[in-house]
Amino acid sequence: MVIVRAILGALILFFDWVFTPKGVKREADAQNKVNEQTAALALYQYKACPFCVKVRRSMKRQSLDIETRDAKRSDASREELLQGGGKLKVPCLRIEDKGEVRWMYESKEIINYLENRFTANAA
Ligand SMILES: N[C@@H](CCC(=O)N[C@@H](CS)C(=O)NCC(=O)O)C(=O)O
Repeated sequence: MVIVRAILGALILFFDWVFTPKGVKREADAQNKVNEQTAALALYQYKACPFCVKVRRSMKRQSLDIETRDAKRSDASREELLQGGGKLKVPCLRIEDKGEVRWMYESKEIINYLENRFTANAA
């Protein structure tokens, strides 16, 4: 089972690398504004998790520079996710807004949130 999972993970990463989506191009000012907003976001994820790959590809398509935190390899990130979000499940988007922190689970919900918030800002 471990070997099957490792092979599947490698395949997922390979195809993600081969078919990396192109990022949207914004005017410099617009991209700077988006970068200011994405600085308050962090994605807790595993490298080869298919749901995380889906979210990362969406970020790439929208040229969103969101910090990714590996909840498998980093004990500190795993602990932050457990303490803050309440469960060890990825992907999870940490959203900081005016001092308040929200933890959003579910890849579909995260992708919808990012599209609704940032697609309109694309040039
Ligand atoms: N429906 C969820 C599924 C997420 C999911 O199953 N994530 C797995 C990793 S691929 C997970 O976090 N499992 C718990 C664990 O590995 O501890 C989504 O679309 O985000």
